[in-house]
Amino acid sequence: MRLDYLTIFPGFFAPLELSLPGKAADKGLLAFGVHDLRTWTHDRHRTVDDTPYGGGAGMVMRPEPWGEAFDELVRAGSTGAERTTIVFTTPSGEPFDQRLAEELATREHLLFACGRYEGIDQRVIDHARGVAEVREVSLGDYVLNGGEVAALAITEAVVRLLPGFMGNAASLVEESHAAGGLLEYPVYTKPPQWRGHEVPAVLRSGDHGRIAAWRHDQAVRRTAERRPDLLTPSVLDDGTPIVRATAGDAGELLTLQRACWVQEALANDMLDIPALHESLDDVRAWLGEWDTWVVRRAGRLVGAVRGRLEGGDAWDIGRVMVAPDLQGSGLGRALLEHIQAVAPAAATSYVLFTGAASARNQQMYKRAGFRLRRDLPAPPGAVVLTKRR
Ligand code: JD8
Repeated sequence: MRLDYLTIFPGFFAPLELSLPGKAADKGLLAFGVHDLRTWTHDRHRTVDDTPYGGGAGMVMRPEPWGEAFDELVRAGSTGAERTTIVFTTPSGEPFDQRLAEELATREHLLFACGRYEGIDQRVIDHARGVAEVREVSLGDYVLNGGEVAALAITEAVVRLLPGFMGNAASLVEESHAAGGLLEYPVYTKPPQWRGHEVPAVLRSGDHGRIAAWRHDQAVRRTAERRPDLLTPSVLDDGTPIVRATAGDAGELLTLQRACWVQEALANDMLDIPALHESLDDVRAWLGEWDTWVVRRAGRLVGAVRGRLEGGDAWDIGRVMVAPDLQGSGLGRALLEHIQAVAPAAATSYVLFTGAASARNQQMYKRAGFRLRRDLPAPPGAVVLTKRR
């Protein structure tokens, strides 16, 4: 990936030398350039601003230097991912979040246009749309004096997602705002006691199932307290919400799972199906590893589905469960739609499997755009279906 920065304060980007790992640049994984906008002025005072048409306080950035800079820095004529993406950081832009970070991380060339004063002449943005992909992005609902800080923050959020950057890519999956959008669970390290504060005993129990469940519960609890907006459930046609599963749902999930996979066993004339043999602890354990959603009607857990990122870009969908007495009501279809909708931007495809003889399931998946993939390895007695995002 190449990153370029256009600014009247090039010194603002000195930290890039520090933050952007040198070795990444050595490995050719990353290249960047910082450009002083005044380079593209031609008057003695190297003027980049002028008074606003229509009057008002402050100054506006002149269009000409930007146009000439783009003439030099934008990859003319390139298409697809190679194409330049100009990122104007502006308080009136689309909100920057993890999903947008994941999207920008798929680009090959980002050119950050960092304004100052009261902003950049609008014709610069209009012109830019003719020569490159343009994203106007805001860091958040507060006013800064210029676009540089936002460009630095966006850079860090994007570069750390690039393959080969983060020491352990695994941690990327677990993070806040990554898949499923829960806030982080609290973390602890040694000593076990500190100034009268204990490390929660469950974390020192070695019981990974209970630890995963505790962490998941803490993440859901914190998110509900601090960011209920992240928990906005999507709803079924009748207004029933699809909500995040919690550890407290484990027992009912096990019960529903047994009921659904007894049907699968009958339909496929086989008992050797993992879901049929799982214990309560198994369910508790996978609740901490999968993004799981449930539906309750009159308090009864009647539907569930789970998803997680596999191999960095495939959203693995599983355990689509509907209470036997409600099958055929469209609940399965709604759960399938929901789990696709909450997949992180990094997911470029969906994958799932079902019984080779589970005709009704296969029909539902095909109607939802999934394709049977006999070319892909499937668990015994099962078939794989995939769908490009
Ligand atoms: C670019 C000029 C200052 C903004 C008059 C103060 C982003 N989340 C964000 N807040 N503020 C910015 C931002 C502010 C900028 C410029 C980005 C260029 N200013 C202006 C309008 C009101 N002054 C930002 N991303």
